[in-house]
Amino acid sequence: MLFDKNQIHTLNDQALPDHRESFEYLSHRLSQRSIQVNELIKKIREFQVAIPSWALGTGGTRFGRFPGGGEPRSLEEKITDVGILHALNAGSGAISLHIPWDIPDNVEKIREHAAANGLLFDAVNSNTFQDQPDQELSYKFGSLCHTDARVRQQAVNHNLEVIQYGKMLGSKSLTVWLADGSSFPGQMNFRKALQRTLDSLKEIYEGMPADWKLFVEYKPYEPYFYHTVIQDWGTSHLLASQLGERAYTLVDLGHHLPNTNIEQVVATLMMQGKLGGFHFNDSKFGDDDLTVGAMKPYQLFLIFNELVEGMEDPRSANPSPAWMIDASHNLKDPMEDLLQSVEAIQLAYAQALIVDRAALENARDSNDPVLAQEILQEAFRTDLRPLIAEARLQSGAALHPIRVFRQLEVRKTLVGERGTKSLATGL
Ligand code: LRH
Ligand code: MN
Ligand code: MN
Repeated sequence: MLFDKNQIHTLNDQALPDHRESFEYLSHRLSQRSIQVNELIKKIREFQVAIPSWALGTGGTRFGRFPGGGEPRSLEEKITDVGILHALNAGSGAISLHIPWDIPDNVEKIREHAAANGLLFDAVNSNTFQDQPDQELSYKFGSLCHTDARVRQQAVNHNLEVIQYGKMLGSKSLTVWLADGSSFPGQMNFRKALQRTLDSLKEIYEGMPADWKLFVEYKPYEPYFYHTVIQDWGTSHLLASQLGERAYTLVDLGHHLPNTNIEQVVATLMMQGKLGGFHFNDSKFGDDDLTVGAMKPYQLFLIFNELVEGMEDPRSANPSPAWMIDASHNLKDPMEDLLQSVEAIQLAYAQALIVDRAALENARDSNDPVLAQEILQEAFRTDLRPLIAEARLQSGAALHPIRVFRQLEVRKTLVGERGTKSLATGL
């Protein structure tokens, strides 16, 4: 670790009087609403969000990239960075890898390094949206949907290889996102392309260990601009249903056309027991991959409201979804960006937990939209930041992660160690 955990505690001590004052006030107010504050804190402390390995370097756009320095040069350094985040917020105890960007050269060493940082390996991601230098056949015209069976087989084999890496590291799920699609009307036979995709996915599904899950991610457009084979949650759900019990839909918040009611998508998938995982981010226009909660915090809260309601319903057949971030930024320090994202997720979760569900159901039963809105917004407008800080404090992490990140000059140390022009493979 770049710093001694005691340094966090010393900095916490300085911030403690201020925190105590706000937390005691909040605690008192919540108790008056019959909310069990300790229960709430316990749930927040247990809630862990996986960090994408590809978000630790400065992202870019297709027009350019402005690296910030001190970026991880290897998988090991990516794990180090997530370890730092987790030491600061105690809420990011997992990493999601992307193969081949993150091929471990020494599996044992990588496992040990992750364990030493208190990290688990969440879903492994395959990549058939780029051609790799040593690759025989091109994915220019698709991968699992390709017209040429040899390309499809190559893409299936890649996914099977990703599963092997995941197995060695202790992952329990594979996320498949396909760029596959077409940019011009007439270019591709929709029905046949979807059928070929399903057939290829079946081979991958069969190749998974019995305790693994397959997450099928959807996205309406980009990199192709006319048609995408797995364009929406319905198509993903159709594929997951045909594949079998351990196949699920993965919702990436940025993968919807404008104004899609994502919270309804979440509720529908949960009703079917088919919501497998989440890629959190935020966006204004498309798949912007901005910091979670930066644009639409109310929407994020409404999504969590459905998630909590689904998770708390004893009749719900949906397993606990995998929580992952999929954001990357070209302006902010990527680690500060991720700290902000994790906190936004925890806040939305906590706010959803304090919704007076019984009162909300009553308002719904009596068709009272005014009261229903009051109840939801009562929760949304409650400032729960001191509660999240208290959860971190109780877990031995920082009261103010970003402040501590800056006070400890983490980035400066990383630049000193890794230089200003470092970057591992990735987007
Ligand atoms: C595609 C996507 C998918 C990829 C990641 C790099 O837009 O959301 O999850 O794996 O970005
Ligand atoms: Mn994604
Ligand atoms: Mn995306």
